[in-house]
Amino acid sequence: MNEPPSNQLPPGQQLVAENKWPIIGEREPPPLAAPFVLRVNGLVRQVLELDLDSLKALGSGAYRVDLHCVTRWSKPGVEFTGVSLSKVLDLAGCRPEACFLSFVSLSSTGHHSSLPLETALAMGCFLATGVGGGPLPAEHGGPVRNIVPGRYLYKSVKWLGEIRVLAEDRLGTWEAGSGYHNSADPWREERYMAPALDKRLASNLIAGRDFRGHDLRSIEAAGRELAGLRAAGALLRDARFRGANLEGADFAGANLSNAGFQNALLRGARFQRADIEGAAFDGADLRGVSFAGCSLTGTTFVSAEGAARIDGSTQFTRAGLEALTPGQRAFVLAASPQLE
Ligand SMILES: Nc1nc2c(c(=O)[nH]1)N[C@H]1C(S)=C(S)[C@@H](COP(=O)(O)O)O[C@H]1N2
Ligand SMILES: [Mo]
Repeated sequence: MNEPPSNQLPPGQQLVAENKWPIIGEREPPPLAAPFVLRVNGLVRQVLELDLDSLKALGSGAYRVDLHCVTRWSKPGVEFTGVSLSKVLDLAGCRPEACFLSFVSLSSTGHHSSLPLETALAMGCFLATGVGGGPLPAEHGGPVRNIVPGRYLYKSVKWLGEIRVLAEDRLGTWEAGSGYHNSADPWREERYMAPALDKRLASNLIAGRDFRGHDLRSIEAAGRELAGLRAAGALLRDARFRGANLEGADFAGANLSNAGFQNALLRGARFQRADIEGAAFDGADLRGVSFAGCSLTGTTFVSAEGAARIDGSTQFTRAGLEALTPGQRAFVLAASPQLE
């Protein structure tokens, strides 16, 4: 595969501030009851249980990696130290039937993600123990996290505790439960798999303007007449509302991550406590809109395509603004100087 130039961002991504690394997904490290051990098992000749010193004794290396989160922020050139996955697998010895790896977290949910064995080796996966000259902080997956260069960051499991070597794929937690794309290539924008939405149900709900309690991920509602839509608490990740009329719509508490509202009419709409990470509002009319309590990690208000209409009647909270990328924050503050 041709590697894209490293000075370029994958499509739909924007840079985070240089000193920032957002925390996404599980935030709390698991309580480590016993000293750390990494288990390597499944289709191996030798099951391994490596403590931190024996892992590092396999040979620590330096890695420079561009991180790309599916919620549209990128952090290029992060300097890690760690042990290459291939060294660990060489020690365990994969059996000929081995085709997939499942990376399992020590977190209380047992969070996991998977990769084809061949991809993991080709991408140069490694087990990170350090970053920026210090140990890997617990909130970013320390003591040990796998890092998968060249894939969205959801493939990089925090608090790694186990690598299972398998013949068949075992879909990861986000991939199986939330429709995250299993191959996760940011250069191809492999973010989500669109779920099979019942078209009749979707068009009935659009006609009735009531989405409450529904899973409508990736719903196509571009240009639709949806003023006064009731969508509090709805699951609308990756929904397409480009150019729709959504005046006065209620999205309180809805999951709208990566939803597209480009050029939509949203006057007076409510987004309190909604998840709008990675959502796009470029060109949308946002006068009278409330974004109180929303995390704005990866949210876009201005792009080459257009600028949102924001004024003193558009409400933000400080923590939300803090999470914006520098370019987006500067745009919002210029439109609404009283927020400064
Ligand atoms: N154990 C665990 N690992 C995880 C997750 C999680 O929820 N639990 N979330 C994934 C997702 S979706 C992302 S984007 C990255 C976020 O890593 P960060 O918090 O260090 O930025 O971790 C990935 N690894
Ligand atoms: Mo993510």
